Amino acid sequence: DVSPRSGPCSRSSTLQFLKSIASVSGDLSSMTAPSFILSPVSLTEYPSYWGEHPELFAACTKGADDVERMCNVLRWFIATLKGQYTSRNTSMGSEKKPLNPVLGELFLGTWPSQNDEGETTLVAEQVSHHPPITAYHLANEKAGVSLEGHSAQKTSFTGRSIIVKQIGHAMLRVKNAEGKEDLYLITLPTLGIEGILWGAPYIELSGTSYISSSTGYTATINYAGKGYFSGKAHSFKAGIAPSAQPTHPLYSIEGEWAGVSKYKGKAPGKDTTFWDASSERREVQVKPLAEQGDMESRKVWAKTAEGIRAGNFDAASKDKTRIENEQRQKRKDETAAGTPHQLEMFVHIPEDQEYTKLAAATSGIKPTTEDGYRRKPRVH
Ligand code: CLR
Repeated sequence: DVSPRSGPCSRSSTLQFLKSIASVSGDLSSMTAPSFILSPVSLTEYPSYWGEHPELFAACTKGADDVERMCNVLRWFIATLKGQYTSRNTSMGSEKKPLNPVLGELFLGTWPSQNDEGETTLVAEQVSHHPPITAYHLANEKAGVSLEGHSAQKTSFTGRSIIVKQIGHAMLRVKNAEGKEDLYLITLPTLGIEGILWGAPYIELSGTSYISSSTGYTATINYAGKGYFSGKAHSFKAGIAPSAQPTHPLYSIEGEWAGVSKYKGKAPGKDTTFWDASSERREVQVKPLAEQGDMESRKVWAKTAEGIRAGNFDAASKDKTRIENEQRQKRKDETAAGTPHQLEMFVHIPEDQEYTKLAAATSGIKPTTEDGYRRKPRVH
């Protein structure tokens, strides 16, 4: 409800803001943002964007062969981008600074089955506070598909926009029609946060991301904004090719990731729609606050979020300080007692072989980290 050019975005606060961005290069979580840019949502909630098309997630298992299945995986991936990178603009008017999760913060949710695709579940945990790292696991057991990954960021400031390099990756596991498990390593695009000088930040994607599969195929996705290959914002070109011959695509797709994309080139189905992002996104469902555990994100941040939503930034900031102090004390107590914080839902893998192996299969992939986080086995 705060228009970009109204009071809060005065020249002086914008200048202060820019200085603050420039000074915290590397990790934006410690940046002091002007109040009009604060979001009441914690970063632990963001992995839910992966699940907002449960039917496409489940359809990753479908397809007559490996190439068709890669098409379905790519469609699901492209379909998540609109939510991941434009939804704060739609729901709150501009890109916002999310709440910086506390260590051990959890976000748990589900997408109930709607068209017989099966229930999709989400577990996200803040596995590191400094630097901030969020691990996540989504699964549809009935369909036989799961996604596991972690997310961190490295930022730099050009004087005009913030460049966010995504650290981490996701692994999609798919039980295919023949009953065997295929892996799809998903790397993540680079973000540019534009429009900061106008006080109306939004994300544009750039560079290349990959989906490298154990089936021997790779999807290569090139991103561009206004003025590049199509002239339109939020554009991409993708190709599906044997991993050993990435420049000889069997399928080519082009269009806007937040709009319509189509099959292009010699491939079958030329000029037919690949994905139309106006299709409904399904929001994750979470338990009512009263039934949530103490470490669950919305419970942790209830008061801070309420302050931000009500425009009561003093109350919000006071509550945020309370949480941060409690956290500092908790860490001190743990050190004193010799009982360091334990991850609840994930195990840390210092050298994730499964990842490095698949990354090596596709020549363009440059690993951003060797770390992996796996969902702990559940005891039923
Ligand atoms: C987190 C992982 C998600 C995709 C995603 C979308 C938006 C990104 C977010 C990630 C990380 C934090 C982020 C955010 C946009 C703005 C915010 C980079 C990568 C920074 C910390 C806030 C900058 C403040 C401004 C709005 C100027 O899958």
